Amino acid sequence: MKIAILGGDGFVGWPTALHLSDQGHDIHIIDNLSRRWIDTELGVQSLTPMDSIQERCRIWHEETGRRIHFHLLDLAAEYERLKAWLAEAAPDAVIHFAEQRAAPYSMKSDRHKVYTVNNNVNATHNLLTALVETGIDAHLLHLGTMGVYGYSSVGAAIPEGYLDVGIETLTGETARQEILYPTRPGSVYHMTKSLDQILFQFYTQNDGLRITDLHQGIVWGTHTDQTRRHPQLINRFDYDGDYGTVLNRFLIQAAIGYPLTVHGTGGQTRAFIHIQDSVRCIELALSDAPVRGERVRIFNQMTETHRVRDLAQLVADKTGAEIAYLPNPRKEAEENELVVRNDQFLALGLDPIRLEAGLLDEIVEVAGKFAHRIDRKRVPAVSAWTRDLAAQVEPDP
Ligand code: USQ
Repeated sequence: MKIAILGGDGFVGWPTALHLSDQGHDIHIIDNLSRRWIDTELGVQSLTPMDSIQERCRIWHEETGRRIHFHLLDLAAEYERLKAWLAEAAPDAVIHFAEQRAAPYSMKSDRHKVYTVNNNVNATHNLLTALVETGIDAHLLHLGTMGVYGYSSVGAAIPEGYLDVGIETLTGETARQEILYPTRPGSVYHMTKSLDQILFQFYTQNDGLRITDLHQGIVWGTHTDQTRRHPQLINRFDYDGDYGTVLNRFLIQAAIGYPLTVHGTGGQTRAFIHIQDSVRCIELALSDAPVRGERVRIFNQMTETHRVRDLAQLVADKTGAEIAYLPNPRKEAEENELVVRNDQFLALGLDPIRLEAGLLDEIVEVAGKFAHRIDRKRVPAVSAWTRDLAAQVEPDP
């Protein structure tokens, strides 16, 4: 297949591009390199040294003989160029990762809120309307988030996107209806992914677009089979307070002797997935495209749930690191239960990689190897959800 990967220079986009290229697909990365600009804005860098996207693609070609094409294009700002590219390239599938993906970054200031909404919502809408206008019947796969549901399963497992509800009619009978699971985003970033869901619903119903929305949990790990093939194919690894995700952060904190930064009681339960499973899920979802006229297909792309303090304890037991319980800069439930259904990926053949202490060795090793690149001042999470919470955040525990 000819596949466009929008946001293919990012943390999940890059390993996905390699994985699908390895399987023989013709890969075109479209990216505005905004993630690299944000590193510059924040004054941080990936723990792992990353080459330019052009250099990464050159190395991949040298290693495998396969080409990955790169196109510098801003989806949210360059609608006409996007439309022209789609019309000419006519991809069979479009994978859409091209959104600002960090909740803390989206809550840093009003400017960051505005940027995240403009970028994410326009990128998605530009893509949808360009697909309609060009008449390209590509399967659109979008990387959404588990965060659209909120993080409480109120005693029943969170279903895959839709909820079957009974509504009492005027005559006292019960009418049944399948509705999108009510959204309860916990940050401006998560809110944009909730808005995306409505855009998808509209364009499938109005124009028959074929869309799969992947509600992904928190990704951990860094390498995939393909990124291991050459040191210059290495994936990015974020550790800073805005972009670093919780388990990867705990691992680098342990590596540099920094207390593990648990927010609040650490009673937050979240859904997780290893990066290798993440790229495998995308491959599986690609192989099972919806037909025209079908409603948006929604998969929960996660393999297990964990409580934040249990993850901290696991890392502490393994490495001897201390745990620091800090005031939580986020507005979120202190404790929650979370049970999630993921039957569809299991039925398609996903064999989940479970979190075990042994699997953490590889990340500990990466963290140790590149520890000299870490700026300790960038480790604390200082982006607070409200002014009141900002007053409690300590810059350095
Ligand atoms: N947390 C800590 N200490 C830290 C960092 C985080 O206790 O040093 C806590 C947070 O307060 C939160 C939980 O860990 O309760 C998860 O935080 P996170 O930064 O690992 O994940 P999150 O902000 O939810 O976002 C990440 C990705 C996002 C993706 C989302 C999936 O950045 O792109 O959509 O995970 S999910 O969480 O399932 O919505």
